[in-house]
Amino acid sequence: MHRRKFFAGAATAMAATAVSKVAMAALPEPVIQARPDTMPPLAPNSGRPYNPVVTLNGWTLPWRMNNGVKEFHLVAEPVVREMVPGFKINMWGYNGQSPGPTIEVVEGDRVRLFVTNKLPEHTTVHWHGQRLPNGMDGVGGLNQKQIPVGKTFVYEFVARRPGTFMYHPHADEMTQMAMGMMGFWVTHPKAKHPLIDEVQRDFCFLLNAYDIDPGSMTPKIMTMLDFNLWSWNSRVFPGIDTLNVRLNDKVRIRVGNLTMTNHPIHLHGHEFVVTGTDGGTTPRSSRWPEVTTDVAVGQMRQVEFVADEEGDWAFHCHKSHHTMNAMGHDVPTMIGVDHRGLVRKIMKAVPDYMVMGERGMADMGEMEMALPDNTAPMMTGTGPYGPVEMGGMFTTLKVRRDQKPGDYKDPGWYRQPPGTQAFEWTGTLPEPARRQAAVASDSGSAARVRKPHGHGGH
Ligand SMILES: [Cu+2]
Repeated sequence: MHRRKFFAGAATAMAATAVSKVAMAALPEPVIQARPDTMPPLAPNSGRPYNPVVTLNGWTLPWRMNNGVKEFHLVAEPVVREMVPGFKINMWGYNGQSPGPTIEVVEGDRVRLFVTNKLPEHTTVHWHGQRLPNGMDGVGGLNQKQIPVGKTFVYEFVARRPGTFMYHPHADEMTQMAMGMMGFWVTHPKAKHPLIDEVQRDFCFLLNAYDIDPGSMTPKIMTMLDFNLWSWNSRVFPGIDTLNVRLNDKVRIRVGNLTMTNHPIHLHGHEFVVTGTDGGTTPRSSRWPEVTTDVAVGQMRQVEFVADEEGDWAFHCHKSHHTMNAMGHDVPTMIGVDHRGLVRKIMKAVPDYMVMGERGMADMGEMEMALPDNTAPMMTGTGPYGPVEMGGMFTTLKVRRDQKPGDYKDPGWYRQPPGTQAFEWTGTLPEPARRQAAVASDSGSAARVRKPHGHGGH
């Protein structure tokens, strides 16, 4: 009895870990993506069917089937990523982009991933959140030898759990992640799953951050906390594509955080529930409505809602410094300081001198002062009603009645129906009612409140 159990166990373990060297006589050709646009969902044309995701400003890596094994080829390499039009950065990534392509598989798929290292230093890939044999976990030095420059390693395992995952190096992590090496991974359920609902739209992206001096092209890798570019899939507003959906679509958004701080991700106009993490699906009894979910470092969150309110709804990180682009944080607060006389004097010597902030920073959204050649304005983007004054981790959920099913095109700006938009009040304004100290300190036992148009007289 014990013997039989032992052998059965051993056979299973072998099947799960052994890499067939015969099956991979030739490497699958690597597919490279040069454009930073959101690519249409990649409908599976081989392997088992599933409903594909849409990667914001990204794409899904094609695969080939080889004797029932899904084979992918990742190439770790230096890339140039356009963070917003006009702003290009030297990053490291996979297959031409940072982040690398999204990998989509089906629960139970046997997956073989070839990783070719074209970086100037060794690397590995860690498959964050996966159940897999220890030797496939990708921690350089601990589970495997580092992948040397110019070499290709093979990872192989069964995607055991459906859910939301990511991949990133586990070698010189500080450098490699600061340079943009990461990617998304989605394992779709193999059949109807009690905790995974059907959705009409399924979006995913990673939170990442860079420290890039204005005018320079390469991230500073030593920065621990004070990053100046807060990005989604290495894009900043207004470079992040909008999430375009049809009215009453059920929408899933999957987010992973590979920055050095948490990001409270906030959606306007709707409530969502967290239906999964990188640990798997959440029990229904644990789901409560939210409009903001905090995604801590190294965490993933999967949220779902019905998009039943038409409009252009802001969707962003709620840390206000994370919805701005490169700026100096050491600018003194000038609110309330009238230095117009001083500015006039300085402008005689320096004609394009500009001072910011004596009425708040909103002026920055309009004037976009002369910037070094390669950077993103701090507060930017223009909506139908003027400057949006945002940057970084900000985009829009566009909900439209006439968006076609499966159509991800940007429908343009929303037109509010008459009578449903904030407007200027042009009538008379009553004097504000002020409660005076004299009232509270009256000798009477009860404090009296002055009526707005009362005759004071105290
Ligand atoms: Cu944030």
